[in-house]
Amino acid sequence: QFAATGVQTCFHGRHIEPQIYKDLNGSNWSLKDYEARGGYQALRKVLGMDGSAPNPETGAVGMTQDQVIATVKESALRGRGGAGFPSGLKWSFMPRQFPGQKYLVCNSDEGEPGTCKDRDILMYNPHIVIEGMAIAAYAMGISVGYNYIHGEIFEVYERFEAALEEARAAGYLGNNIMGSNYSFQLHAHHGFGAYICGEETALLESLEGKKGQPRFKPPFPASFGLYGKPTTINNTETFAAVPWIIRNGGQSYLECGKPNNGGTKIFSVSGDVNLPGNYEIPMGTPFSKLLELAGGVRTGRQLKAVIPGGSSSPVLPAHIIMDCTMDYDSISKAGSMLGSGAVIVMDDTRCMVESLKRLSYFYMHESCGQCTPCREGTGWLWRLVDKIQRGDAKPADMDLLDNVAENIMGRTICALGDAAAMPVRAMLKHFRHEFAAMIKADTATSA
Ligand code: L3W
Ligand code: SF4
Repeated sequence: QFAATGVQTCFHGRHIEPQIYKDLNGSNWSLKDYEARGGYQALRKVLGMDGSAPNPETGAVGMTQDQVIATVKESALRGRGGAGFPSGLKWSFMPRQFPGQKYLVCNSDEGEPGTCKDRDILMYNPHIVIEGMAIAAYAMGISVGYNYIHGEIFEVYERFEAALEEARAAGYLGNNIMGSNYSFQLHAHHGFGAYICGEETALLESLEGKKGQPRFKPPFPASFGLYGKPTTINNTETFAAVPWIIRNGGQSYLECGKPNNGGTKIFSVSGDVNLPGNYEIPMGTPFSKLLELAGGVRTGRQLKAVIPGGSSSPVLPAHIIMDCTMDYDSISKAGSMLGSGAVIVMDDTRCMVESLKRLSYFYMHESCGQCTPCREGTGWLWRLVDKIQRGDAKPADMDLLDNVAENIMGRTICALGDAAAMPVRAMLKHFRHEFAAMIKADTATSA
């Protein structure tokens, strides 16, 4: 039940590293192995080619587009890229009757610090993404799709290309899939490593061959997407969940997790744990259980804080995260975001000022520079934190830091501005004493 995405047979809430190393010498990712695990059965089911009896009332075989979308809605699958938007609802936004070209895009531009799940899905189970995309394209009446893969993981792009070749040769992609009247062309594209290209509209610009800078939303990609045409974009892990949902039903997937948070989720656990790695666990699992799976906090150390959903999500101190379950609603109620599921664990040796300085440097470096609050504000944030760390700051600089962050939030074109500001505000909220201590220490020295 835990391995709903079937990412790896060993993905039963266990550390997957040993399996990865084994697979590097093997061929578990291949079409033959995927089919042996039930691969492409969901696509067969959708197209009425799995040998099931026709519907006794209508005589129809397979699933209609509406049935596929209703099943995904029932599953309570939510977008695994960061925002947690309900996937079935997003699919229903696609204007299926639109007369021109429509597009399906997979966002594999995984760049959020701490996140390393999509690359493993693509490397070790690429066909699950291809099958998920083929089903999604069928449901929305789309004939062309792209998978935009992060540029710094070229081996993953090559693996996905190899899987695409296999799928085309076997008739799972291309014209008249498995002899049906459904056709879907899927292509891989690799970016060049800019974090901002993971933002969906920047990704579309980049895919069009332009500079990867976010567009204003609305219009959302559902109405004005790739080349200005209706486009649906989902994260890699989201597509990977679809074949299981179709094979087992929306209700079964929902029951793997908890209401409004269907299924399982892969968490990339990093930082001060004994067994960092990717773990697939049911939504709603207590954080303490995930920590236990990851081998607990580094031997001999105490848990200090956790960034629960990638660097963009606000930090939570130990006493708060230990009361949380790992799902969108619980983490959001605690004041943070489940995000892309990158769990960064910090023990009692970590300096929060140093941690924030590194995060702030990242956002300053990755800002696309298009809007002033983000372009200027991210640099301002970094310089202030650096000043505090160097011991050159005055007490008023802490308020200034919070004020700059507050003034970035909600005033930018895309979420990167908020993503840079939220960690600052959370660090000041929960660990202000650490910042104050550096200022006091300096005052004492200079006196
Ligand atoms: C049509 C509407 N479509 C919303 C669609 C929208 C998008 C999805 C969610 O940011 C977060 C960000 C990062 N009609 C719609 C509509 N949609 N309303 O629904 O939209 P939104 O704007 O809530 O989020 P977003 O812009 O997709 C994503 C956070 O994720 N994050 C980043 C992770 C980074 C990675 C990575 O490296 N790959 O995953 C982590 O926390 O800060 O808040 O599709 O079009 N009325
Ligand atoms: Fe670019 Fe930052 Fe504005 Fe986003 S918020 S469009 S990254 S300048």
